[in-house]
Amino acid sequence: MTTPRGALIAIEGLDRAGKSTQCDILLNRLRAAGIPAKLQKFPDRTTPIGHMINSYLTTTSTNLDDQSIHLLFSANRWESRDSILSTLQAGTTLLLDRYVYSGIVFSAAKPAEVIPDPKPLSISWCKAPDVGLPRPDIIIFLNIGQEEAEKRAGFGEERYEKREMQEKVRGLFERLRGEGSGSSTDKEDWWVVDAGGSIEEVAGEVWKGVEEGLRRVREGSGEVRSI
Ligand code: ADP
Ligand code: FDM
Ligand code: MG
Repeated sequence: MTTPRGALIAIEGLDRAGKSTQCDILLNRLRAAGIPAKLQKFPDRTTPIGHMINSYLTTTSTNLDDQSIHLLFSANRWESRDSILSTLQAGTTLLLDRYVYSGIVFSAAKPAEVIPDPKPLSISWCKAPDVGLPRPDIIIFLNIGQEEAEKRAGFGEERYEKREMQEKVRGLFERLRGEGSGSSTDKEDWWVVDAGGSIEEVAGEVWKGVEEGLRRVREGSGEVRSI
């Protein structure tokens, strides 16, 4: 008998929604339940492309136009494609701390800085480079109000950690969840969790999303779908 494949579970949300906290809890909980699991964070800052992304996010001296950095974030996912698929095929469930969806909304939320083309990047342009990547079985979206997020540890120094940007990101995530475009953003992929409760309360709700993701894999064809 072949090993059933693992589930691909993306955790998304605004900065400080609790994604990394919940990913750590989930990883332990899955393993404690006897489900082999791994965690991968995007951007993956450990690769050569990841070094460029890190330098862009953490220094003002690295200047890249909005299109180039968008494509680097996407390339940083493409370079993990084979390992994502082989992890799943080996029967290991893979948690992603951010994925394609952060990629789309953060780029589309950027204020247009490039002259002489001052238009923001469109959602459809931002989606295109990720088409063909492995599609999550479920996207768990940690939903938190700006006010609650601001009560948590403050912004760091990174490029996108600005209130105005976060507000645009919030609106674009909502749009993405509602679109059900027939490709990467089908509505049924999204599992929205109120992330404003205690860490334990949120973990309980997140776990329900994971159970749903695992169920979808059990009842599915075994194929990993593509975005
Ligand atoms: P993200 O990865 O989404 O940016 P983190 O998991 O790093 O968020 O959490 C941001 C901060 O908020 C951390 O200091 C973390 O300890 C705290 N935190 C996370 N979840 C909660 C929660 N449910 N209630 C209160 N504080 C939280
Ligand atoms: N981010 C993250 C993007 O702009 N595009 C992407 O494709 C991804 C995965 O990078 F501001 C942004 C979101 C955030 C920053 O993320 C770094 P972490 O989770 O803080 O490392
Ligand atoms: Mg985090």
